[in-house]
Amino acid sequence: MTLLSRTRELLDQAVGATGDPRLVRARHRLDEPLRVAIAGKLKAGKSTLLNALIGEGVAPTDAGECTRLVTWYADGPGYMAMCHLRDGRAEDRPFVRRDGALRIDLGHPIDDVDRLTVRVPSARLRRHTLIDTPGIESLSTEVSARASTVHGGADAVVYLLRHLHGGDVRFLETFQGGVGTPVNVVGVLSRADEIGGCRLDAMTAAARVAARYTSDERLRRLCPVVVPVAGLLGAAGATLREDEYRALAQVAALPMDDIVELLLTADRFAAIDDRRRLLGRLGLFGVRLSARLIREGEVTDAAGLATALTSHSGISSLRAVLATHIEGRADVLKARTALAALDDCLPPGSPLIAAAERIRAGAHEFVELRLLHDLRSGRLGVADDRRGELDLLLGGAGGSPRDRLGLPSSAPPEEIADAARAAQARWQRLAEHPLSSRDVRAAARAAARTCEGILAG
Ligand SMILES: Nc1nc2c(ncn2[C@@H]2O[C@H](COP(=O)(O)OP(=O)(O)O)[C@@H](O)[C@H]2O)c(=O)[nH]1
Ligand SMILES: [Mg+2]
Repeated sequence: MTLLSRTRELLDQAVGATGDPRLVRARHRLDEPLRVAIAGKLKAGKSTLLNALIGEGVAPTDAGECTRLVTWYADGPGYMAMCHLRDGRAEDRPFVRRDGALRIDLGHPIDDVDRLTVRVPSARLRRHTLIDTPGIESLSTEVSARASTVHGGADAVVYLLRHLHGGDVRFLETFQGGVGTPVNVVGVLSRADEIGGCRLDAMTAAARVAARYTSDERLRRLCPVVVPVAGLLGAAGATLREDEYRALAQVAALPMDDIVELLLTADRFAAIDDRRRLLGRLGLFGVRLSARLIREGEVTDAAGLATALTSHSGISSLRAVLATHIEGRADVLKARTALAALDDCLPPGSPLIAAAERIRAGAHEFVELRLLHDLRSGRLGVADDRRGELDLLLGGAGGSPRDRLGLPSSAPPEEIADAARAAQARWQRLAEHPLSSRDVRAAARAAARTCEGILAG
């Protein structure tokens, strides 16, 4: 029986025994898409990135009232907005769409509102519900308030960083102390196009900064990958209009000296209204890039430019990282949240809590999560040359056999089996080595077990 089906069965029993509505919700959640929160400081680009990920400009990105609320974006049969009040009531609310973004009429003072849910018909949202959050500094500093409000009950977090900041580290530590695990936080170096003054090599410079963050010991423990993304380009790529292409083509057709002059600073470029709008939509880097691509004949129409903007934005890399790091572990992350709900709702000593504990202790997926955590926090004294291999094997860079064995996606099954057999022998030897510490022997046994699992599959 799989981890998820055992967890379902246990939750069914708990619902039958107690009828507790919180457990009913936890049970439903096992069959719903994973919940991924987008967190970070004010103006880090969270709402813009959410739009880029969905591929539609649904989330308002200015400082309007609703950007101060936690808003869930979930798949649905049509566009709908629902306001969840602090007193537990929920009501459908009217909204208008301005430039695509949903402006919701709250109908209540903002302080009475707990959160909003927006339904959008979207195949992407069928894979995960996205939770847009206000900036972390606009929330109460009280840690518990933070934990529930920012995560909004999320199973995983995409955390946006611009410049690494003490507040970011503290937030990530809070998340790890709560629902976090070492594998459910993905870092994004956001507004990457602005790095180094929006020059045309901005994304290359951003990749270097992101690599530096990834190798920062303190950060890696909390968020093992950092992907550079220009959400604004991704959102523009998904929603570019013909008239915008024509305006950009006009800029590109100017004599080169004029373009250089125009693009030298955002202020001069924005002197004309049309251009101000373009700048808001694409940013200075996006306008420069578009002018160059059109000028050099690399793109000749709106569709071509849209594709180019999307490909420069880094949004596909982020989607790939989300697929391996988060969606690839959806089952264990969901089981984890559901078992935690049992702890919250049942009295200590209940046999159902004991059963939850047995699942947690016995399931190899949970053993791997715990070991990854110990490994990355430095609590597990594995020799440096084995650390990277163990991290991969335990699923630190994705759950597929190829990810775990560090093989390319083209590796044929025989190569996977050979690599798994070799790794199993290596870790088995370490597990039996008399000089290894008890913790290391246990970790090595788990690693060998992971290899057996790969071979059995
Ligand atoms: N150049 C650039 N600007 C961005 C990017 N993402 C967001 N912005 C701008 O930064 C401002 C704040 O963005 P928003 O998504 O509302 O940030 P939030 O407060 O984190 O939700 C807006 O003016 C956006 O247009 C980006 O990738 N590149
Ligand atoms: Mg926002």
